[in-house]
Amino acid sequence: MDIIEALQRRLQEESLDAMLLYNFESSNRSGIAYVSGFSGSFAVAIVSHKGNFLITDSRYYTQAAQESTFQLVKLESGEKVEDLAAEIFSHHGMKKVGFESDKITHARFLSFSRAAGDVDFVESNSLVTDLRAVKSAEEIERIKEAVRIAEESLTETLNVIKAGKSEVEIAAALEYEIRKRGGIAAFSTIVVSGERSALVHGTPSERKIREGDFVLIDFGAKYLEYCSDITRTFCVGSPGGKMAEVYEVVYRAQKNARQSAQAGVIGKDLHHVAQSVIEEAGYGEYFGHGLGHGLGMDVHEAPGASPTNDKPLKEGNVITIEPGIYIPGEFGVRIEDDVVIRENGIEVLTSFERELMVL
Ligand SMILES: [Mn+2]
Repeated sequence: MDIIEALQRRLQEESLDAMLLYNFESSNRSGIAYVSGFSGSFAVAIVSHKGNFLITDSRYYTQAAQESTFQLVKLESGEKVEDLAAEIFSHHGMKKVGFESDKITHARFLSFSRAAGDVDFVESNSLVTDLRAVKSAEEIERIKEAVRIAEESLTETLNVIKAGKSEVEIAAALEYEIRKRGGIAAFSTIVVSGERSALVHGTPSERKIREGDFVLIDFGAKYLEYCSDITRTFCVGSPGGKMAEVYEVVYRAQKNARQSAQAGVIGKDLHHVAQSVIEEAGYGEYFGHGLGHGLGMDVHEAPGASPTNDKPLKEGNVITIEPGIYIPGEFGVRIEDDVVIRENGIEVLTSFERELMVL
């Protein structure tokens, strides 16, 4: 079943006449791209049984016609997108319209409400989100390609990860390798070293790598709209103190979580598999984030393998598994893989070495 059919079925179940999707300067680019195929930075999409419409401005008339089968509605200069949407609602008798309150500003919502005075807007945040969480075979192929580009790029960058190189230099080299392979960085590459590796989402700095440092690299490639997200922690020279021990704990937590993941497992229970390994080793206070998150057109999407997800994971979900231990002022370790949830386990998409690599 294609995405539009599935969405239209959901509209029927929810007794909605239409669904309104909104993307202002890339605020919800992936949502519109997923539903309509249009990948530009600005559009309003309306999905209904009466037809599917895409409103965008003159920057995108040609591109929208190429990328999407939706009926193009041209927003001319001086016109308001809310007025064009209201015309579509009224022309087709759409009275009850779903919208995503988590994807639109309050001001813009009020503006749509004023323009379409007799439309009853219904908060419908899960419709598209739930569809996106379960990946088709084609989507998984694209994520695999994004993983392949990322892993090849990381392999190529290994010879830059050495004493004397700065975090910024390593990040730049890695992103260049991704570019050369036709991808783009899925998000701003994280390279943090030494005591900075304890900064969970630190920004690369001019700090130069020293012998005995951990170098934590969290990055991804985006290819044909789909993302990979991988973290590896390397040691430049021999690991000192408790570095190897901590790495081993994270490695075991990550492995146990991978072995426990399958359809039907509750998101937070999977998190607790990794958390309990880290707690039993005495590092519980140093693992503060969720074990993983959904991955697709966005780097972070549903479902989460986190303490806040009470729902079971489903066949076809793609999630990350990424426990970590971060000791402030000392060092941090994280290992992150991308996996597909299957009925009896997982399909691991990432294959880069997980054991501690000493460079
Ligand atoms: Mn991640």
